[in-house]
Amino acid sequence: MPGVKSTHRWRLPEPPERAASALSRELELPELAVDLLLRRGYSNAEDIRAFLDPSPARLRKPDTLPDIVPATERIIAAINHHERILVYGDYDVDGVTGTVLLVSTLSRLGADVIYYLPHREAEGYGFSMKGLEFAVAQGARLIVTNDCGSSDHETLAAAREAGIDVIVTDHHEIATDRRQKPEVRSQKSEASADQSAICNLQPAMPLALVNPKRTDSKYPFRELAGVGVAFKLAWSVLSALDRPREELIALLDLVGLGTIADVVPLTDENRILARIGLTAIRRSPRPGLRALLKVAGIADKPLTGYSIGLMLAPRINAAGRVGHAELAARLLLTQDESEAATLAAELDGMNRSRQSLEEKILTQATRLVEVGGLAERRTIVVAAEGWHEGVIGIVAAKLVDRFSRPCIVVAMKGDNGKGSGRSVSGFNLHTALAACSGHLLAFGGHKYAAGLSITRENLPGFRSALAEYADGFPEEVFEPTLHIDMVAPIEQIDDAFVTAIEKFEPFGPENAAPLFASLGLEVVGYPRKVGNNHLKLEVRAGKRKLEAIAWGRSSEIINLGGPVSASGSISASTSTSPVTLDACYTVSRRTWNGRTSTQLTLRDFRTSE
Ligand SMILES: [Mn+2]
Repeated sequence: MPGVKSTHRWRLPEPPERAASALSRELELPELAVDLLLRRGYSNAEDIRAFLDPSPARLRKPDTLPDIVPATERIIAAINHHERILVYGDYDVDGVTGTVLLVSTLSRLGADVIYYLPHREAEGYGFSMKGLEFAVAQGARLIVTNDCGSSDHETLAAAREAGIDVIVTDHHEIATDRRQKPEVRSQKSEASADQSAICNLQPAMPLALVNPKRTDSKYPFRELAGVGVAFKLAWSVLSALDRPREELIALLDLVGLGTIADVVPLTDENRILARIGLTAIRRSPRPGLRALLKVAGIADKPLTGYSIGLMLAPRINAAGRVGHAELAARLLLTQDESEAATLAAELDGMNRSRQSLEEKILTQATRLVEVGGLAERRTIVVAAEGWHEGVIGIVAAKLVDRFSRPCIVVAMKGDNGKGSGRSVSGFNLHTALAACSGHLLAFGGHKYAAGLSITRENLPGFRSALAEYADGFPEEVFEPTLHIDMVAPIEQIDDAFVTAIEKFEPFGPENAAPLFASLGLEVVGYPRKVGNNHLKLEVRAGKRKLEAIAWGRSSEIINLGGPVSASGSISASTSTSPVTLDACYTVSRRTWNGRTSTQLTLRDFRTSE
């Protein structure tokens, strides 16, 4: 047998600095789990307890957020004077949940409140002029933005002209250079002349700019999601009005959902909001959220970061990607069960359209990369006419998975294109785009995800400049690498251990699903193919035997001595000794036909030397 080679470089962890045994006894947790927590920087019993069982009591009061006091006072004044308030949000899950959170809180307080969400393609990200015009037409006296607005100096100035007060609540970096918008608006041909005129304007300050990323912020945590900031504002208003605590607690489903979906670091307060959010989402009083859990097929399953990020969030995002985000907001706001069911079904349909668009573009983009030899460079830039802007970011993410290097997908429309990029750890995409900004009309974003706009004639120059910039990095940044948390004997991967690991949920940035490695596992019986191209096998070490699955790796069956065809004919194995594997995997529990068992999900494996 030729054996199996690993597809990734395995980075093994340093040996632990201290023994886990004493803490393991004190906390009544498996030693292997405590060992893992120590490696992740939870160094004492109190830290570990706070991580595994986060308490809402540890959430910070909103008091030290910048401008929270004037924002709170202005909202209360608007309620008292029956002024119309418009909540201006965004089209992703963070923006939609934040909008719903503010709208439902304000209307419960008796405010005259309406909302507005921008259209992804027609308006793009940010506080748009069209939104402001809508506010004027509707007679709004106060606008509260959510998840956007920090850098929209032009619209803020126009709102001031129109005599409307604006409270910005946001979590994006505040751009001082107009070209560094968090994402890019649609480019008009006269945009450049337009922009230079605006550059000379002083930034217009809103009435309040509630953003923990302000450089003068005294708030100790910068990484709240947009919905997290909205939650703090709601908290401040509710407590100023001495409202019952239950009204604040009733918002935890929305905050949890938006926080997990927005891929912010799940540390500090985000860890608490995400963790208690899992329970709050399951028990949500919102008919729309319950209906959505149902169409996603996860209504009666324990929620995880995975099920929220990959089953729930895409259905909410689908509205903004292929239709209008307003549909998702209506779903989360409705009190009517049958309307909720109708809207959830509609979102589910939109999600299917999104998927098929995405598959089509991914196939085309992959072919462009392969035919054009684009993967020979350390960065990939693909562009084509007719690609749907709403899904190019997801396609870029899939290309990164496949090619292990930063990828940018550009949807061309005539002479201009809008691009969306994703990156690998160790390569800050925003910094890279800044270095190549001479070739771009505009760009914005952060470390791992960014957007840009570019002219057709600048594409080749941009492609070369980015590749040249990437040449300054060490080779290993562009090699597929797995960072293994610990080498674990599978004898210790028992029920108690998996139960402890489940308490680490939800997984996300800075709280990744723990990755284990075990060496020299014996393959038991014959590996088999399941589904389309997945590989199912059993592995053993000592007396412990476990099921394992490797997604998309059924072609390795022949190298593991398993049946080669669906008819079950067995490959002629020339070796009589059992095949042994080194495996790199995550652990989970799976229930099948009422029986629950532990399963290893292999991220990579190789036959042992
Ligand atoms: Mn956000």
